[in-house]
Amino acid sequence: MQTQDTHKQPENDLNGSSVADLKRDFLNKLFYVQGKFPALASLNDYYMALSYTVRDRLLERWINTAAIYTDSGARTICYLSAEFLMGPQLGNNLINLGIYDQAQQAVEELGLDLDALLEQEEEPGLGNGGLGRLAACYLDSMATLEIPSIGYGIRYEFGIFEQDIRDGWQVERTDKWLRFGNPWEISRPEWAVEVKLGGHVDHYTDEQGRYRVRWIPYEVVKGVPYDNPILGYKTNTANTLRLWTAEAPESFDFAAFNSGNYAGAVHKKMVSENVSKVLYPNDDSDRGKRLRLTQQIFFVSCSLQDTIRIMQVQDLPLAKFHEKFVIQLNDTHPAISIAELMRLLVDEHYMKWDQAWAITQRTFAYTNHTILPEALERWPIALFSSLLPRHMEIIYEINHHFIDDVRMKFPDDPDRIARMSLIDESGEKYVRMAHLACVGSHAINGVAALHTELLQQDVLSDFYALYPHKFSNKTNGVTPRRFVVLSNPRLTDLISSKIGNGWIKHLDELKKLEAYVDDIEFQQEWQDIKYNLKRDLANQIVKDYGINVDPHSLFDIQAKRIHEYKRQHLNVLHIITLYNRIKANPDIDITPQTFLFGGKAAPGYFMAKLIIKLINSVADVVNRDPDVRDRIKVVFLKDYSVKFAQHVYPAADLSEQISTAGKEASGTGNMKFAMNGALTIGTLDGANIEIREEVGAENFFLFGLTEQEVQKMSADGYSPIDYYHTNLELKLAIDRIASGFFSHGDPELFKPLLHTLFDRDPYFLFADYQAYIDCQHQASLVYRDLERWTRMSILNVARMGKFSSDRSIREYCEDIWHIKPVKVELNTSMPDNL
Ligand code: HBZ
Repeated sequence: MQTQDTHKQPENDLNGSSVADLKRDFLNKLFYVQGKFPALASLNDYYMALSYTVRDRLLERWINTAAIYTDSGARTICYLSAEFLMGPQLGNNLINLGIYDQAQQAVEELGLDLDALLEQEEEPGLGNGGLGRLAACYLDSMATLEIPSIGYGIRYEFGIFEQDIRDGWQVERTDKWLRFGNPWEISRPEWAVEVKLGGHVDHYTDEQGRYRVRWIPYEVVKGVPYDNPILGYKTNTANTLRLWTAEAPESFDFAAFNSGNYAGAVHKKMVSENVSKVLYPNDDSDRGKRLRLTQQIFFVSCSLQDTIRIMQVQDLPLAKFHEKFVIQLNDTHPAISIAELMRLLVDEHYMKWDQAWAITQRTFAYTNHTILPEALERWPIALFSSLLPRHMEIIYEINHHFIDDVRMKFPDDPDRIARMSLIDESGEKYVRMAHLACVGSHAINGVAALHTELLQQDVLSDFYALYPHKFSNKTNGVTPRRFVVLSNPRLTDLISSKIGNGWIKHLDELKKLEAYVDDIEFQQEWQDIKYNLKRDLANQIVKDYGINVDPHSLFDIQAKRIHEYKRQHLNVLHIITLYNRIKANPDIDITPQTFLFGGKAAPGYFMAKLIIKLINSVADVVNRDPDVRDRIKVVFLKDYSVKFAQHVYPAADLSEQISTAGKEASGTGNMKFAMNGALTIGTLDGANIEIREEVGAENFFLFGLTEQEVQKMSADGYSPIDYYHTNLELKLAIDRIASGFFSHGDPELFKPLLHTLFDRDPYFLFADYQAYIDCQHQASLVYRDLERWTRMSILNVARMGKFSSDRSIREYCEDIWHIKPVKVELNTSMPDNL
């Protein structure tokens, strides 16, 4: 049984949180909300009943929080993000409310199993990967740190696709996460707003002779907010995640209906509802997709109109907008809000341009998450103007002022102006969203030290030259509540038994674990926990895939989106190399190793899908070959999700963070693995560098080219084929694939992948191959000394304090947002009168 005995019961609870209270309410919900009695109830009914029971306790905090924010007129951070990858809510809410143990006992006394109920939840997969999950971690930390905040995003009807594997290939299925209802959201149709699209713009003079602008749209879409409570850990603060769903303004176009055009009337409704229908499954940009731009303006306009409504409710003048709100742009997906806020202030609230611009710049801050050029968003002017004619005009106007500023600071430098302009005019014309974000914000940040450095020196260097004061680094962090306390209760209990549970809110306190690093008993307990977690995962694997993996073997895991720059195929080259060594010498002494992969490929990204096929093809051969004698096993874990990740991170010995240096902005999986006691094998990329600094070089398996070496090699002319010809093991590994050995004799199957490697190898696999193989070997030797490995594992956890998202959020609050915590007291009684 898993326990969470580090959490004590909260006080001042209107609903009560004793086991008896929870049991009573659970049965009430089952009868009066689900309308079921036990003989008829499904597992889902029980899940819903428990969720509603928990939600009542949450609502109390939510209502009190809203009341205090309203009364105090608190300065608020709005986190605008096209993605929030929240993961399942029930377990997290039980932890944050401090009633996990009581709930477990309550359902047990009713003959149910809490783990089974938790598994029942369909997670809201409203994000692709790191960017969306970061937004979710930040919501958790903002609530825990009692920071007034609102998350604004899109309530996609279909989140990230479900991944199936057929014949080794990825197959996508729609994610119908809402099909059994969502107990955590409350719709607020009374706060619906309208968003205009298309049409044209009139400039005219009104009866009083004033210059006015009127946008006559082609269509209007209604946005209805759904609110989700975001509870802090052991605080009374419950902030809001407000997600917008698109509807037709009227469910029927009665004019069309009455004239007999029923289909036409319904069609319009369908078109509107498409806007929030599906999450785009690419983790780089969806260039030129009209619906994607529509989604962006949709949620941005809804959210900004909502902030203005809040100003009005609180009787605040719009001139103080930037005092009331600061808006963080999670990458450029919401960057259109810079033009939209200008439009709202100038066109709809008649503010003067200069004042509106000053407010806008003081309101926005921009986080960049990538320097891959193909991922920098830009929109063709033709598409942009046809969907957003007024925003196009506003962007031209902003650009006009901006270029004047550049010219003032850098006279006679037309190249610089062309480079920096909000409009790319080098060929077909585009709006450059990152430039808009830089110009319209007072703060710009990268997500790890190296990444920020590269932004300043490379991708955004012109902006850094113009606005050095705007730039800062904010290294990412992750929430230890979800990724340690909830997902690894055994480790949590062991840690808390030694150093108390203060670390859950103050992760730096993990440092105290260093005192136990030589304690043999503690080491033994640490090892036992890891072993048991690996055994649990092994049991799951045998159940799901029929593959036996040995929990004593080294669990080496690479779990993240599939991307060439993340180099899952470098990992595969190592596996093939081990396999070749075994085939050449069946009695070779190697450390038994289990290689686990998980991750989705964008449906249109052929090379990524081919990498999945390669992993599965190699797995098929290696796992069956009797010569291998089970010493190495390879498993591709399908349909990787937040829920699944919570089982995977705790079971890892070795975490693969092997991107080409300079390409991974930060990475956050690297932090989650290390917090659960995995050691990292990694390059000097993203936050790996800082993780290594914290845990100590001796506790980190480092290999590979540095970012500067990669740059230099690129500039000097990199010739991958030379590595192939001079490195025998590399040649053997590649030849195995090329011969069709892993593809039933078909030499064509993996040709596109091999061709890219021979031809350009843009991610330097061949150049890093030998260093990776050597480093893997080193790691496998250290693993044989379990005591040494365990010491390293303990030290990794002890030194992970920096990577709490609480630290990141504190930095945002101090350097960018200038927001202070607001304490929420629980006012336990219901009002006597209204
Ligand atoms: O953001 C990731 C970075 O690759 C990773 O290094 C970083 O740790 C993380 C958080 O800062 N970027 C993404 O996850 N990006 C996307 O998911 C994405 C989604 C839709 C797009 C573009 C990017 O249109």
